[in-house]
Amino acid sequence: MNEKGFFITLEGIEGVGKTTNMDFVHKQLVAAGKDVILTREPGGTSLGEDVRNLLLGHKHDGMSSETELLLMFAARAEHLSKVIMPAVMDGKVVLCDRFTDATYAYQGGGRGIPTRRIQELEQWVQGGTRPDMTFLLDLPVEVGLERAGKRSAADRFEKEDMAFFQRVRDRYLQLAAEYPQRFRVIDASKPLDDVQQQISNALQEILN
Ligand code: T5A
Repeated sequence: MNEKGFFITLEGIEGVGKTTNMDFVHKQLVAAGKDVILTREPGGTSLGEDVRNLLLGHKHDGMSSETELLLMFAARAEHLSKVIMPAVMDGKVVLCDRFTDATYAYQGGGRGIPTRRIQELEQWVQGGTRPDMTFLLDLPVEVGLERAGKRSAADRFEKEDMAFFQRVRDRYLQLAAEYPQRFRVIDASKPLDDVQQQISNALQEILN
């Protein structure tokens, strides 16, 4: 993205600490004088939050992978046009908990939808819009699921098995290797202070 603002995303499997570290990144950016919008996917708009409930709740257990993929992009189309693009065009920093890398990881890696199908939707919905920087918080699947399990009841994705999340993690790492200029891989298995030091170091690159 080369508009006036900046678009940062946080990614990773369940329980890696995205929500915890959104707050940390937000504070660092604000302290550096940035005007920051915090948002998330699926969600980020009124329509998107309704779609999130459809996707994460159990009312539609067994929904087809294609339906899931299209709902992700439907919510994303609304999010981009109503929140992300206006903020970036206005010179703001958009900090988003998950974005299209999650689609490649979960619907592509996890569910097995072909990459080219996701690329077609990405091109249609986003055109050339991509995050400027992506933090991939990475840790072993067992550790992430244990942390997530302690926190809340399992949503529709958290009911999946270890093999599913291993495929998701593998796809994330593959994306990070493919786009090293955009991704910063953070070892999220470390204590929180250490994780935040790694994030802070990477953030300095853009703040400088
Ligand atoms: N999805 C999303 C798709 O399938 N396709 C898509 O395109 C998109 C956009 C969204 C779901 O939707 C799927 C992926 C997801 O399954 P979500 O709520 O956004 O769900 O994501 P979750 O991963 O479920 O969010 P979680 O809240 O479970 O995980 P977080 O935010 O990564 O973890 P967090 O910060 O809540 O931390 C978990 C626990 O660990 C502790 C925290 O205090 C907390 O208790 N913790 C640490 N403990 C020790 N050491 C550290 N370093 C710690 N960091 C945090």
